Amino acid sequence: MKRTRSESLFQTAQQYIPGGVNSPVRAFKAVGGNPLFIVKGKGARITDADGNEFIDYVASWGPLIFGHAHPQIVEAVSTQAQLGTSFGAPTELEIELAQKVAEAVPSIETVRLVSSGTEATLSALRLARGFTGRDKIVKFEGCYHGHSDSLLVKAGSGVLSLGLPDCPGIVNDLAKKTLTLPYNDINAVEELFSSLGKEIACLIVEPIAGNMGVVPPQPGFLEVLRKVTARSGTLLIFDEVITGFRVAFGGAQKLYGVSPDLTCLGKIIGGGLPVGAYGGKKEIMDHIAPTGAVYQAGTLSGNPLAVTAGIEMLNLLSQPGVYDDLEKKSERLCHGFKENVKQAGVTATFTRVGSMFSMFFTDQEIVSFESVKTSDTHLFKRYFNAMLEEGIYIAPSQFEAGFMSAVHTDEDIDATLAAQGRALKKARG
Ligand code: HOZ
Repeated sequence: MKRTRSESLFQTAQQYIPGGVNSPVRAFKAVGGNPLFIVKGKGARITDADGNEFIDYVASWGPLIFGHAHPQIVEAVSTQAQLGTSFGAPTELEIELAQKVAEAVPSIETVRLVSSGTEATLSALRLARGFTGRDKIVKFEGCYHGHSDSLLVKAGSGVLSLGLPDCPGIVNDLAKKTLTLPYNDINAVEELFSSLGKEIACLIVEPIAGNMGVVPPQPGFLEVLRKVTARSGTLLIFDEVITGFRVAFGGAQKLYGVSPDLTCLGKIIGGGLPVGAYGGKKEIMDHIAPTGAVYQAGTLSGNPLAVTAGIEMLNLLSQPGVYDDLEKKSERLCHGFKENVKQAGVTATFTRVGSMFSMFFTDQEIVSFESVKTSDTHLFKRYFNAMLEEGIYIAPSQFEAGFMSAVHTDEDIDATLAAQGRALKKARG
């Protein structure tokens, strides 16, 4: 596969952009080689600067549930662009998106729009601390909630992929307020809350972990989180930046029937443009300025282009059958992956909830940070590069999720499975 143009762009990029990328997960550091520079995407396929085409299972790290450049979204955004791209003043579009979100997500009564998932989680944390008057927070090992200081502790995503557990620059006294627990460990949760519950402002969790690869919640885990936090007056925050509108119209809380106090959203509700949001009960949300004293703001918050894309995305997602179709396609793909793995004589464990999935090169049951870390990352590296050579674009890390879209066709899936069979044999050696 020719990569000369991407290689040359990467050399230039490194002169002007730290590490040549604007987010570390884009570098191919965990898999060797250099990132591909993408020039266009259409449907389930992307094309790089050398003209190579790939079937894409990264989907911009999750948001593109209707693939690249969906005509309905492109048209709506183009129309809005003619009317103006940013006002820094309210628009009716913001009401429309907020209303759609509030109607779909069970725990949300009111919602504040921001510009990224990181902004959503850091703002929700500040609100929780302001609302409860407490400092301590709890998160789970391997969950990633964006890169704000309080949350970059034992984090997943790029921190895990690049092996950077201790981030310099974070004030030690602040990091000490973040308590971490093993994901899915009900006993550890109950123990911590029985001793320190009344000092904890919030517990934040990805209801389906998606930033250490996909780790589904074990039965009862989310229910216990709800029970212990309610008992201690601690706010339960679901980080649904990945799962919101991906696993169900209304997110993981709809799927599992567990209602948090606050929910963070991003990705899909921006339809591929920069959006984040956090919402919950009005009584809590009213503590944010201007009604309350907890300050949070943003020039581009509720940006008309991003909000327009989000509205169209939710319109597309509310058509009948979308989630059933995603489920069927994802099931078919992952079933085929399993068959290929058997045939190749490779050891792997699979996880999937709806259209988000992972294949870990380990024989361990996948329940936590500790179990995902047993994966053979050397084998993953060879597998990733073999898949790329075959024209299949997956995340360049063992510890990231794969995403199916509504526009992957049966032919795309067949081609992926044939390619994966060959890639596994090559990677296995
Ligand atoms: N949650 C995404 C990856 N797990 C974030 C993408 C990024 O950091 O650029």
